[in-house]
Amino acid sequence: MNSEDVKVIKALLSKPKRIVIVPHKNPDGDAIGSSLGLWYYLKLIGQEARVIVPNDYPRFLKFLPGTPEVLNFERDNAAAMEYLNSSDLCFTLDFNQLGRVGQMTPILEGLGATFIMIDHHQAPDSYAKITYSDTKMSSTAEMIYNFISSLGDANKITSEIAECLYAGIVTDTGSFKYSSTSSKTHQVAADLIDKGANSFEVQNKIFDTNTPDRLKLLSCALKNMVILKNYNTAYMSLSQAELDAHNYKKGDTEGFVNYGLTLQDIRFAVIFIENKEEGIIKISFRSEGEFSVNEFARNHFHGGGHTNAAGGKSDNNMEETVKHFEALLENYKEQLTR
Ligand SMILES: [Mn+2]
Repeated sequence: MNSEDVKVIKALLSKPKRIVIVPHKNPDGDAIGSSLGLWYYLKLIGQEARVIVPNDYPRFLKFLPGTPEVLNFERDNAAAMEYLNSSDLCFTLDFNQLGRVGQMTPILEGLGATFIMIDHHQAPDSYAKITYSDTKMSSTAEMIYNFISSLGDANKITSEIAECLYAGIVTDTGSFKYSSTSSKTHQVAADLIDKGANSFEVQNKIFDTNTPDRLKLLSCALKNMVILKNYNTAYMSLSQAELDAHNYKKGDTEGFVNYGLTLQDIRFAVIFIENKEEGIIKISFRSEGEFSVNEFARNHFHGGGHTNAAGGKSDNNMEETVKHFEALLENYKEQLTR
């Protein structure tokens, strides 16, 4: 964050405000961890604040402190609307286009509040007064740490803030494995541990959450894996029937896509997941190295994200979607095999 932005934010926070914090739809550990971390901080400095999620988040993230006070726009619509309509400052976290909040999109578009965006995805829109965007950052949670530090308040970080931000960092770095992990990420994480985050407990709660149903669903996805050696690509698919047969719950397929990348030489891994209710195929893309799944998702599957991790969707059925995907690979053969 540059010093000009810091000045503006300090001025904005110098008086009590009614603040709303909004993460993207289907919040993950980074979205919810950064939101709750910021929420605790804003309350600490005397602000009135609420986290409003567009829809529910996975049960394995509900151990995070502050969860009981989160408003869910879908479930608590009246209370969420009332708060939104009287808010004067709106932080949008872990996304950079207002279209990423589902049913909340028209509400945010019409909101009279001042917007502050804190995010690490590519190609930010320009809806915010302050845009703190840095695609090199491991996570939005690491950016919230920087945000608090820039305001001179790193020493005020409580164990609750530390736990929430730590959860965001381990989620988005896959426990410090992904290429976005910098030495600074480790330094921030170390400081969060010093300030009360319990690394083992947080990671245990986020990652060791398998149920028999989820493990069997994983085995189903792995059985469906197709390896395209010529393109250093591996993809999996899960139909709605397969999800139903394993009592699918939100978050169950989290991380499945990464298994493809654990194969030697595979640089591009994809999972296609059918969603009958929305009539779409949800797609997750992962890559290793320079091949940009952000561009691939943007150009072909109405999505985007980061260079090595992105999401998208298709309105066609599974068969057509996979066929289209396979046909596209020829155009990227050079990049994928170089
Ligand atoms: Mn993130």
